[in-house]
Amino acid sequence: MFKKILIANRGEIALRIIRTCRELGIKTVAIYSKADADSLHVRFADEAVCIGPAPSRESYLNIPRIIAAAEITNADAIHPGYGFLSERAEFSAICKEYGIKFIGPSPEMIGLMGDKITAKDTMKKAKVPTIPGSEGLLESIEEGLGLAKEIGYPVILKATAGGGGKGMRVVTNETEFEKAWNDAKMESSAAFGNDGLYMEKFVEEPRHIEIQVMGDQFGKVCHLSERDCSIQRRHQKLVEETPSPVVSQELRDKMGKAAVQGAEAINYEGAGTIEFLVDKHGHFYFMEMNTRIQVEHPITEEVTDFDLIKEQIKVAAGMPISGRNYYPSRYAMECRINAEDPSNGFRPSPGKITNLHIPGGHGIRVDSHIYSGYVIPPNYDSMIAKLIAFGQSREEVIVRMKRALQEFVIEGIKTTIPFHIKLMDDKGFRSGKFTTKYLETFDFSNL
Ligand code: MV4
Repeated sequence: MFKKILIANRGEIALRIIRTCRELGIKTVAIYSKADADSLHVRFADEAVCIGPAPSRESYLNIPRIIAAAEITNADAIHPGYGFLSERAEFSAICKEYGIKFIGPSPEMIGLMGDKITAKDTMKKAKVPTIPGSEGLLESIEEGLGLAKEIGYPVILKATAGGGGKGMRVVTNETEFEKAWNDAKMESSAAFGNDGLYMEKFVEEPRHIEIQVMGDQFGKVCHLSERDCSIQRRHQKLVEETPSPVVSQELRDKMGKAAVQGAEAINYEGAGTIEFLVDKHGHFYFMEMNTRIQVEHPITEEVTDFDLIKEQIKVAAGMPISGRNYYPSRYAMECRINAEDPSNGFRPSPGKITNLHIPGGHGIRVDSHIYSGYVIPPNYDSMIAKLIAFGQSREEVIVRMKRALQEFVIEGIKTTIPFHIKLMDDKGFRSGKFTTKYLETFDFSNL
């Protein structure tokens, strides 16, 4: 087992990783930027190294400085958390070069899933259902137009270097094609330095349902059932829940089997998530694979009683997984509390928290790095807490979540709490019948 892990991240996920390391008797090293000197991850880690100024590219994204911090503290492994360097194949490769275990998949696997055409092709070969579309890159606008006619509109153009919605355009008819093509090319070229596009039939009003998987170094993969992440705004998830209101045990088994099959086909190591689109007929299709621990992992932990960070560390140290799959034995939901003003287009609202009360009680978990007097820096992601409620039914969880949201006091800044309270009372949400378009028509006034 590792003796010392460096956590190449900040905020709540850095704290989350430190907690599990403590339980495993593993020493921890925090890294931090000058903006994070007063952060809890710095206080709670056994050691802390300042690695640079506030901007991410000079601190949390600066590979040489992070490797140097691992070397001077003698860390034998690095946990990347989510975001930042967690899905950079190059970082995983450099860790290996320096004899430091990267807690996550190999550079090859990260690269394979980072290129969306290669990822889709790999999954298709492993017999995971994929959406009909182009065979790889589209070479020209003419090829695109021809194929769109064959597939039938609406179609969607996607960036092979993309993910999370960037460089993506829906095309509803032939006359829109050229503009959509040029816009998608421009956007993906600017965002990723790669303007390669591919095409798919557009699945209308889908649900976003993902399967959590865990693979060991012996080629074995298990799944931990699904998370429903359909409540999103501009590709930012706001609420996640498990089990999904639309997934039957039969569908869960099918999607779980497909996810395991896909991950085993690439000898996947570590925690990963296979994202699917589920259409109104209950057909599911591979969308993307995330090769990291995700923000929403706690809801899976609460319904399966399985510490995902602990398991990540164990498989990275070469221990085998149990070999069985994990199913929800209760319901859990997460609300992302962001320092944003939901009645003002979710505009970021950094600044000082002047007064704080964190909710508690039966069936409540709060993963957060904030405290009274904490100053939220403007340089990073605006998520400041994850409020997780769990219980015996979806209805019970929603009532409990609303109770906890009302108990949550965060003064000095604007947060997404008022939005979540309104959502918990919303008939459409409570019915469980919604799609990824749900928030497009939600009334964000009177919060
Ligand atoms: C799609 C789709 C419909 N049809 N692909 C969004 C982000 C990226 N991961 C892929 N996305 C989509 N791909 C086909 N063929 C609809 C979306 C999509 C979406 C997916 C999940 C959650 C929210 C979404 C919001 C808009 C579009």
